[in-house]
Amino acid sequence: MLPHKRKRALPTLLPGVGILLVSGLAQAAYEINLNPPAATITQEIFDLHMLTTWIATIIMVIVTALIIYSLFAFRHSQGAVADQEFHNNWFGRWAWVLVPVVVLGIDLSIASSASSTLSSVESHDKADVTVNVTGSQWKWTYEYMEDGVKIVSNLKKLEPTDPLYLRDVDNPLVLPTGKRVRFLLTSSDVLHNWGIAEIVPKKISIPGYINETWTHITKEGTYRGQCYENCGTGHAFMPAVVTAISPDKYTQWMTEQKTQAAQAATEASSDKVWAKEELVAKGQEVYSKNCLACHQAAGQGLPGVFPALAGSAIANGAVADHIDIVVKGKAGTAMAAWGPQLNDLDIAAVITFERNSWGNTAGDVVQPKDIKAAR
Ligand code: HEC
Ligand SMILES: [Cu+2]
Repeated sequence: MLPHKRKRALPTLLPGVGILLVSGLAQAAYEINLNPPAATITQEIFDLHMLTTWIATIIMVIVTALIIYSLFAFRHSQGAVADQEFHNNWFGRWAWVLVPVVVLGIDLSIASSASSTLSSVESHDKADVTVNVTGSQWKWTYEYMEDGVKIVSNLKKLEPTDPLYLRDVDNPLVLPTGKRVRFLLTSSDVLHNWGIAEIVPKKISIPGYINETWTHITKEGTYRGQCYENCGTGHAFMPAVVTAISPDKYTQWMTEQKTQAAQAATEASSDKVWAKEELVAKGQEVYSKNCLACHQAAGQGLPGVFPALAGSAIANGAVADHIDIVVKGKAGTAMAAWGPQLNDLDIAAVITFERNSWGNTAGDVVQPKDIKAAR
C-alpha cells in the first residue's frame, strides 16, 4: 500500500513546484540579496554578511548531503545495523576532538571579522561633516553642525500606486561623497531609529540622549531608509532619504542653503507688519509642511486621534490660546511645541492661515511680533 502511494505523490506534486518556480522567475526585479552597499562601512557589513552566509550555506550543503546519503546507504530494508565499534578505531576516538576544533575555528574566524566590523561601526574618528539628526513624530530634522543649516524632512504625499509611496520626502538630507560624515542622533519625543541600509548603520534615537554613527559614501545617488522603531500611529510616515553628491556640488549646494537661510532669518526677525493675504499664503505652506500630516488638508483632522481645526473652539476663539498651543504644544499629546522649531513669521503665518480657512471666521491677523511676545 505504502510504496504504491509514494509513486503517485511525485507526479501530482511536480506541476505545483513548476508553477512556483515560473512565478518566481516571472518577477522581473527578483533579488535575493541585500541592496549593494555604497559606503565603506556598509561594504564591511555586507562582506561580513556574505562571509557568514557562505559558511552557513556550505555547512548546510555538507550536513544535508550527509543526512541524505546516510538515509539511503544505511537504510533498514537493506539490512543496515548500527556500528557498535565506531569508538574503537582511530577516527571514532578523535572525531570528538577534531569536530569541535573545526567548529570553534570557524566560529572564531566569524567572531574576529564581526568584532572588527563592530569596532568600525563604533569608531569615533574625526569627521569632515557633522549632522545632527532629530526624530519627531513624524519627521526628521537634520542640522549641519559646522554650517548652521537646518533641513526639515517630511513625507511627500504620493498616490498608493506610486513606486515611491511612503518612501519619498520633500527635503532629502544632502551629503557629499568621499567625506567622512558623523551623525548625532536624538529625538524630541519618543524612540525613533534612523539609518539607511546602503550607507549608514541604523541607530536608535532617544530623547535626551545622543547616539553616534557615521558614513563615508563612495557612490553618488539617492538612498532610502525609514524609521526603524515603532514610534506611534505615523511610524510608517517618516522615511529617511539621503542624496549623495560630489564634494564640489555639495559646497555649491551648501552656499545656496546658507544664503536662503540668511534671507529667511532677516525676513522673520524684521519688525515688518505683514498683510493678511501674505500671511495666509505663507501660512498655507507652513501648514502643508508641518501640520497637514495630522490635522489633514481641509483641517478636518482624524476623528478620535487629531482634532479638526475647521470649526475648532481654539481656532475660532481667543487668539492668545491659539498662539499658546502652537508655540508651547500640549504635553502628553502628539501636539508638539512649535516654538523651538519654527520662526516667528512662520508661526504667525500658520495661525493666521488656520483662523481664516476652512470656514473659520476668527478673521484676525497674527503678526511675528505677537509670537515674539508670547514665547
Ligand atoms: C503629530 C501630529 C500633529 C501635528 C504635526 C500637529 N498637531 Fe496640532 N494637535 C495635535 C493633537 C493630538 C492635538 C490635540 C491636543 C489636545 O489633546 O488638546 C492638536 C491640537 C492643535 C490645536 C488645538 C485644536 C483644538 O481646537 O483643540 C491647534 C490650533 C493645533 N493643533 C495647531 C497645529 C499647528 C499650527 C500645527 C503645525 C505647525 C500642528 N498643530 C501640528 C497633533 C498634531
Ligand atoms: Cu519614528
